[in-house]
Amino acid sequence: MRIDKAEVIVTSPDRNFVTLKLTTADGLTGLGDATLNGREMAVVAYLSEHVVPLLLGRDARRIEDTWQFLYRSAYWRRGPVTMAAIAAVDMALWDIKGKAAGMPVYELLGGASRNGLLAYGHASGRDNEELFDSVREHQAQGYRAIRIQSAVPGLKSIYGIASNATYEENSGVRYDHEPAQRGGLPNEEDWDTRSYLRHIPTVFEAVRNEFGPEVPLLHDGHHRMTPIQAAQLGKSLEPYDLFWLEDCTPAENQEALRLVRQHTTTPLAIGEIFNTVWDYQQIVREQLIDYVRSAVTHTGGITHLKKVLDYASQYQIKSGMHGPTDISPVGMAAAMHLGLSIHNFGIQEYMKHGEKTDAVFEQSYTWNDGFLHPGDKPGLGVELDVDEAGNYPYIRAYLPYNRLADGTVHDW
Ligand code: KDG
Ligand code: MG
Repeated sequence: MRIDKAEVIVTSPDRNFVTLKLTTADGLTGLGDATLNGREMAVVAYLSEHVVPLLLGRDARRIEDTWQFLYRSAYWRRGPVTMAAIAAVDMALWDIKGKAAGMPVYELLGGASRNGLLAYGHASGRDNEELFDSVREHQAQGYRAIRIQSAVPGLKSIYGIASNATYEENSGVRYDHEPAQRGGLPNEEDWDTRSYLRHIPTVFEAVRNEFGPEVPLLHDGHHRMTPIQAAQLGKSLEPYDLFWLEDCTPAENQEALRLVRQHTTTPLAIGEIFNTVWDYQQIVREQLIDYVRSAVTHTGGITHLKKVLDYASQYQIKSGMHGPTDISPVGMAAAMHLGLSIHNFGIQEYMKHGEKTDAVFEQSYTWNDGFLHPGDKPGLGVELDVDEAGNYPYIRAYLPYNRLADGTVHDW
């Protein structure tokens, strides 16, 4: 069970992915997702230059010890690059342990706590009619829970809308499926919070009138509001019974959520850009959120995110793991094994990957009637076709950013 080989594989089938592949002396392989959208090569360098030499010869069975060694011995702790690199090692070691045991990883984590994972997809539109079509399309694909994003009158291009200018310029890649633009420099978008705050409640009213009270609806504020603006939005959305309001304020200031919480009962989800349990310390202890948005890929792997979720469970806070297309099939599988096993699972974000990605990453997870299941293959259940991956070399990509009308850079 000594680690004999550690390869960092970069491929760009529909988008960029960074994968760590570990091979043991007895021939077992394990995969880990290290994709950090728009900053992929920083993690590649961290892994290749600093982590791979530490892995060779190590005992692949010692997952906790390897995690602690990589985290503590570096001296420089936390941060998305470090934690994505550690996450990839951690996932790959769980994959190997599962294969060695002949069991899917969720069995090693305590076994299934449910039959499947409720997942939500992304509906969006430039106007209500386009949005309704997108909701219907998602329902036809089996989605039972749906995120609602809408364009805002007067703003030409904003986060999460499929059919905007960016999408057309980007020749057919649906924007809500892929905000990162390959080639060129970051797209500039525009933003006005007051227009947004006026418009979004009218969209939710229309969606509830069209689709009724049952369907769980979600919304992503993408870090753009001040605490008092977020409080205002949460309050104005209360009549539409959201499953959650996500990332209503920039995530760095945990105290901001106290103020939001004082004013609204709309459930809050946060944390897709958090990377350790310490980012959650105050907001969990003070019960300022309802869902943890961290991805396995960006939060130190299965080992660390399980600790975050176990901590959250003491406060009735549930999981809502990040699952956009920039989480590779390996990272998605890791999320599903963890989500199936923990008691405090809430919901899983799930955006299907493109056909080229599915050809590079052979998956055994399933999508059935709105529910995901990681499958029962030993390990994580995802294999990488190295030859196919080699057909898609890395292409630099940037996430967009935005400016206010007066030219000020705003939060994206
Ligand atoms: O890499 C950034 C995207 O993953 C992010 O913008 C998607 O906010 C997102 C979400 O909720 O899926
Ligand atoms: Mg989000």
